[in-house]
Amino acid sequence: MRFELAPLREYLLLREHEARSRVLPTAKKIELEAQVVEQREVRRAANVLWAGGSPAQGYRLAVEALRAALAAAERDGIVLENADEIASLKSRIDALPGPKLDRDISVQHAQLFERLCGVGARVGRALEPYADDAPAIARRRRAHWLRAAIVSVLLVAFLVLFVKGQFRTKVSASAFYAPKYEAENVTDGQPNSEWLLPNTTGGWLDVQLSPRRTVHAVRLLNAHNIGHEDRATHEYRIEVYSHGSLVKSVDAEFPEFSSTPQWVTVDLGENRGVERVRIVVKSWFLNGGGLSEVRVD
Ligand SMILES: [Ca+2]
Repeated sequence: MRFELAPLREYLLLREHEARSRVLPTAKKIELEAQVVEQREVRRAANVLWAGGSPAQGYRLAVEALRAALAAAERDGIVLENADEIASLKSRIDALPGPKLDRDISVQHAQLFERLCGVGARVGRALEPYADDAPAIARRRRAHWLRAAIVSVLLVAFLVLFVKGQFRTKVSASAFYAPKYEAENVTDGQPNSEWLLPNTTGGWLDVQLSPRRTVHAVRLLNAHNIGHEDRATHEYRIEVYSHGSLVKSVDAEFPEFSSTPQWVTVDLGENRGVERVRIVVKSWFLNGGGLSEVRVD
């Protein structure tokens, strides 16, 4: 797919738009501007009537709006780019008798009404540059830049979320002591939030990596059950899984309970294509095991 830069450049800079704004003298410009606004309002009224149960009158107004816009263009010598489309539509309108009553509306009228609204709006937009003065163009530029900025911000936000989604780390555990101590606490970057196991129970915590990647080490920050100082992991095993198979298993321990735990690093060597790292809590200090933070490097 080829990206066309010219429409975007024109949307932001409005150079062609500005050139067209210099074609008509001020008096004609004012007259045309009023007609552009009037025809926009008539098209809106036509839509309201059509949708509100008065399609015959809506159709009549839509035809009127288009004919008035085309007459204004012809009067001011404005050449419209979609001339073929307009000629085709005009011939179809002329060939199909206009509905006098709502019950006269046919499928052909409904199809033509849609085209009338679409073509009418395009003709209206084509006339706008010729009716604009300098302040109007400045207002348009500001509005277009603002819209472009909003779209850019939304696009960047979408890309950030997309990339984060591609490189997400998901955590789950065999159990937790209470909802406040769920597994996600080990990847929130907060030392004061902890994953705690139920009382005097072993268990495991899985870190799922997406996409798979090479893992060299795991860093751990032990729990201590802040404010109670009665829970921490003692002995644990780190299991590394690649393509569904256990490829590394390392047993280690925190030697003692600490109210001010420090980060420890467990070297695992090079493990490629890792999708999951499991930390098995084999024993604990005091009332149960847990962890505050886990990093997979
Ligand atoms: Ca935490």
